[in-house]
Amino acid sequence: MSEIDVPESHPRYQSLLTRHRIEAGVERGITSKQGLIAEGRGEAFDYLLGERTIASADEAARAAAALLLLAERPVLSVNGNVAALVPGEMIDLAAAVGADVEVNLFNRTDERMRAIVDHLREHGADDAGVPIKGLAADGRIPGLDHERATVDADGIGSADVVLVPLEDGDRAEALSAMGKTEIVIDLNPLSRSAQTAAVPIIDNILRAVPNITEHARELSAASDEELERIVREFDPERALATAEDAIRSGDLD
Ligand code: PTJ
Repeated sequence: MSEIDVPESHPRYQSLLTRHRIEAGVERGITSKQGLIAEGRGEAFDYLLGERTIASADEAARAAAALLLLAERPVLSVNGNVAALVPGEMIDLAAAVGADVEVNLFNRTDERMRAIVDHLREHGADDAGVPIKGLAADGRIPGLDHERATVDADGIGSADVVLVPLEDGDRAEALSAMGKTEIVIDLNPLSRSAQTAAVPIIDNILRAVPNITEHARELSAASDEELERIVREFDPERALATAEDAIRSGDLD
């Protein structure tokens, strides 16, 4: 038995684990109630994808790893769903690519900001030497209304590459308008955030984050030329179209 009272061999194990983590996140004041709705939508897409990483999503994860390794100031953005689902995995990824983590919320309150920062620390941020940002709140994303625009000036404010999982479309577009290169993880290939991203990863965040980390570790000794080639050869439109096809046709290969 694991974190939930269901054996890992259960056919719905991953989905039940995800629901459990989101529910626990809401109870702990980490995840917003809207996060429950976002999770339901994601789950439906994952079901249609066959709850597995399709080949184009794996290629996207590799391109994401290459982009993060090439970046001068990479930042991984964490919201209430991400914190509930993959806190330790986000720290591992940040450590593998030398990124900062920044808490950035759609429904921002001081209590949730602090609860998420504490949660990430409990999951090893300090031991891994990963800075957790978001509380300074001394920067702004232009073109967005009040709370959602708040960022750290030395975090997302000055990042060149930002990983924005499960993001709301407006903010993804505004970050892109600031000239940031965005990596988006979203199970919906039609979402504006996925459409805006330089690298859209159409996969469950539970699978995508450890997969990017694995690629980053494999590529840690690669030259800049090799990393640039991987990024150049990645085609975001093709990745979106392939995922949409897999969802619509039920053809999982
Ligand atoms: O914590 P906050 O306040 O920042 O709020 C976060 C949410 C997620 C509530 C907010 O950003 C939101 O409302 O997002 P949306 O517009 O519902 O978009 C969430 C997207 O994430 C949808 O396209 C879902 O399909 C997708 N999604 C949900 N769960 C997963 C997912 N993608 C990958 N993995 C998942 N587990």
